[in-house]
Amino acid sequence: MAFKRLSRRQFAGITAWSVVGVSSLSAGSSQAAPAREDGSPNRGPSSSFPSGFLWGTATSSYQIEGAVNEDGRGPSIWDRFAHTHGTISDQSNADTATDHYRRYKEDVQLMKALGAKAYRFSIAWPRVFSEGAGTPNPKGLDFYNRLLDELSANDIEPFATLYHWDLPQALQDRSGGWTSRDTSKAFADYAAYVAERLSDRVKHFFTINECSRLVHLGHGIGADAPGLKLSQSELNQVRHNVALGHGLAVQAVRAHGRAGTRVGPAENAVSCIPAIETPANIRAAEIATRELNAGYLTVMLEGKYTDVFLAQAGNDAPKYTAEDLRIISSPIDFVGLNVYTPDHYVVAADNERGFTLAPFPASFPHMNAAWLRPGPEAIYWVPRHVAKLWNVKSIYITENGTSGSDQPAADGTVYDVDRIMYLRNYLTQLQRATSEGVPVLGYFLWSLMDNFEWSDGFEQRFGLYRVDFDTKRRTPKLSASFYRETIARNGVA
Ligand code: GBH
Repeated sequence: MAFKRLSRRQFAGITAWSVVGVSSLSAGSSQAAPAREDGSPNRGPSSSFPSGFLWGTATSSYQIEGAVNEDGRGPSIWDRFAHTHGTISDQSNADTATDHYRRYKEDVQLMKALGAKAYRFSIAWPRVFSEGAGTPNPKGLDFYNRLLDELSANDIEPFATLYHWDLPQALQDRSGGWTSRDTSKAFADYAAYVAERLSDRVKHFFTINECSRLVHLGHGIGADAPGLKLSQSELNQVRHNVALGHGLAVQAVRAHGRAGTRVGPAENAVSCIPAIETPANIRAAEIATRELNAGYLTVMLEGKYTDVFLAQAGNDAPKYTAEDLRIISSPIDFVGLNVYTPDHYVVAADNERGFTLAPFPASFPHMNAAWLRPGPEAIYWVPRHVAKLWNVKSIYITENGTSGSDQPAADGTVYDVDRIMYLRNYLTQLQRATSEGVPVLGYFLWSLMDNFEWSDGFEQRFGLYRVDFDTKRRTPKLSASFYRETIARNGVA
């Protein structure tokens, strides 16, 4: 027996079930309360989310809008990138995407049918400033005025992301995009303009979506726009400029938004999961979280780069001033977290770093996308680590979801039980977090509908609604019913 080889201390750790996470939550356990009148299992009060918990869906501008030449919109780096041969796996682009620009009213009804009370969308910078800076284009901003009015008429609260990767191409051409601090400053001017005009209806702004992805995929390996493969030192400077852009935008929203406008990042923190939930592994996972997010959440929330980060960067460290760090760490109102997958399972170790990152076995399962390994506990641990490490009081899950093959069955329905399995398990872990007091206030499911999945083109579908990309017709998948039930019960359906 393998157990025989464990020390007494290790064994004590394993049998402390409350720490291991085998909790009262497991649905359908022998202690479950009797079924309710409608026959659904009654998991009791402990299985619901806090009252006022916000349920929503999420999208981003380039992935859904289309209409890339409409009403004075300028080109973005994603238009240029997607039209470059060999960048998108199915050779597609988002020129028409899901045609949301014209169908936004229908799409608001899709949200309403779910019972969702919140919607996270992004504003396309090149619609508002076609050249990135200079003369604004009020006609471009008007699309968001129409959308906001429609949301408000349907009692859906808007959460707006200022930057979901569609940088105006003019800024890339003129100043090298995020390789230059000029872009960080232009971003703040754009943020100020938008906050001034939309904060009568938008009470929550996210600055930049997933700094880490736009830095690494866009500028490190060239898999995303603008498709650059920079040196380590250049890449560190891009990372710094992006963080600076975040901080300047926070200040701009404060200075130009109505009183009470709230602002924060939407980051896909590198997620570090204790491989076994012992106190030592939990501590190691916290240390790993702080180190592996040093250029992102850590510097935003601590106002300094960690010693380990600077030592590792050596001569390639970014150039910055003390003032930069003060700007980057401007106080924020909440942290948004995109959580899809465990990035690392962590084991405590007696080494310099204090942890070992377990290599993923080849047999670890994945969803339709190869990178998307299901590890529901990620959505418990990431917010818990963030709350604990930086004393964060308000957290939103700004994205969570999965792609699927999503083929309609003979009767035309997409029975996406893989997505339902994924969501049910993640939401159970999220409920575990809220029931323990981790301050998660809301959840935005990615995504409302299938859309342009960046370099995967239209080949990865993440929606609750299936989109026929030829006719643009939207049809609810079975998971849309699952989400509607979840929202209606304010617990996991
Ligand atoms: C998010 O990224 C994005 O915010 C959203 O726009 C997107 O549609 C959604 O999730 C689904 O992908 O280099 O091939 O190994 C999610 C986090 C991190 C997922 C980087 C893809 C790279 C995969 N992403 N990851 S790969």
